Amino acid sequence: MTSTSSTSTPTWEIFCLIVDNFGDIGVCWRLARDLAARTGAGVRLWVDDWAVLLRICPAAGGIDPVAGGVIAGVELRQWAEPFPAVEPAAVVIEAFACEIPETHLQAMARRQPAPVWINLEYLSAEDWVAGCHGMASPHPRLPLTKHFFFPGLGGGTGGLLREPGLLARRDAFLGDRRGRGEWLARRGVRLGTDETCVSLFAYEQPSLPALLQAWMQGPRRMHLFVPEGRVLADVARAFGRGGLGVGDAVRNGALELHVLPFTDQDGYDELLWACDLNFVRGEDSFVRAQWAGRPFAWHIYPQQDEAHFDKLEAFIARYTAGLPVPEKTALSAFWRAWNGRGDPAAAWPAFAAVLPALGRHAAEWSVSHAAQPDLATRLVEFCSHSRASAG
Ligand code: TRH
Repeated sequence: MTSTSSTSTPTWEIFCLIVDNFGDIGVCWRLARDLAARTGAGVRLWVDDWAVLLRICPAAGGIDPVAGGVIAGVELRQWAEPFPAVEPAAVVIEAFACEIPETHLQAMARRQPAPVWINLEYLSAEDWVAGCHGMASPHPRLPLTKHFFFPGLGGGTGGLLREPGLLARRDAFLGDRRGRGEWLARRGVRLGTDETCVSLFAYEQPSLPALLQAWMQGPRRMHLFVPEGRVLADVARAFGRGGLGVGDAVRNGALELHVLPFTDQDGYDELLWACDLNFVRGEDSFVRAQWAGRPFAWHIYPQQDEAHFDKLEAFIARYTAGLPVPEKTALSAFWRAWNGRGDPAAAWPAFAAVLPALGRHAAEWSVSHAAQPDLATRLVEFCSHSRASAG
C-alpha cells in the first residue's frame, strides 16, 4: 500500500547507507516496518541506493524517491545530496555508523528537546557486546550525545529483530497442508518420502562444487533452492553449466536444483520455513534462519584479517552450548569449513548425520530466544529511558 510522503515530522528516523549486499537495507527496512507497526508512530527511512531498496521492497517502485512515499507505515526517502532541510525526528538512528549529513546534525542540535541519537551496530554474539551496549559518546562540537545500540544474544544487549507473531505465522505455514505443500508445488516440487529441501543464500563459495557432487551421488534425493545472487556461478559450475537463471530447474543424480527469483523479505521467510536445511549469510538472513527453527549453516560476511572468525566462533560457542559432543563437533566443523577453514564436502557426512538432532535444537533455540525481548522492544525502552533521564 503506497501513499505520498507524510508532511508531519515522524517520531523515528533511520539513516541507511548501503555499503555492500542487502544486509544494511535488510535490517533497516525490517526495523522500520517493525517500529511503525508496533508503535503506530511515524517512521522515516533514508536510503541512498534506491535500486537495492527495490530488490527487497518491490512496492517502492511506485514511489518518487525524492518526494518519498509511505509503505507499511514507513516513509521512504532517498538520501541524496544536497540533503533536504527537514525537521529531525524525536529518535534519529544511524545504521552501522553511517554519517548523518552535517546540516541535519545541526538541525538535531537546534531541536528541543534534542533527539535521542542511536548508532545501530552490527549483530555479534561476542562477550564484549554487553559491555559496550548503550555506551554514550558526546558530539565534539554540538550539544548531542550518540548512544551505541548493539544487537546481540542474551541480556545486556539490544537483542534480535523479531516482529510480533512471527513464530505463530511460521507454525501456521508449517501446520497448514496448503502452506509448505503449495509453496513447493508452485515451484514444481512434489516431495516424496525421505527427500530433503535445502535453501542456499551465500557469498562466492569455491568449494561448493565438491559438496554438490557429494549430494548428486548421495543416497537421498535433495532439492536445492537457490535465489539468484552471488553464489549462482559456483552452482552453475557444479552442474557443468555456463550459467543459470531464474526459473531454471536442473537435475543431476540425487540432486535437483531450482533457481528462484530474489523475493521480498516475507517471501524469503517462506523459503526458510519450507526447507529442512538453510544456508544463510551476513546478518538478517542469519537471524531469520534462527527464527525459522530449522538447522542452518552460516556464511559470515568476510572481514579483513579474518576478524570475522572471532564472531563466527562466538556464535558457534553459544549455539552449541549444551549440545552433545557429536552434534557440537559436526556443526562446528561444517560451519568452519563452509567459511573457508576446511573442506565442506569432507565435513558434510557427519553434519548430515546429526541434522535430525540439530532440527530439534533449532526449534528449541527459536522458542527460547523468542521468549526474550526483541530488538524493537529494547530500542523503544532504551529511547524512553534516555528521554526521561535527559528531561
Ligand atoms: O546481503 P548480506 O550479505 O548482508 C551483509 C550483512 O548484513 C553484513 O553484516 C554487512 O556487513 C554487509 O551486508 C554489508 O546478507 P543479509 O544480512 O542476510 O541480508 C540479506 C537480506 O536480503 C535479508 O534481509 C534477507 C533478504 N532477502 C530477501 O528479501 N529476498 C531474498 O530472496 C533473499 C535471498 C534475501
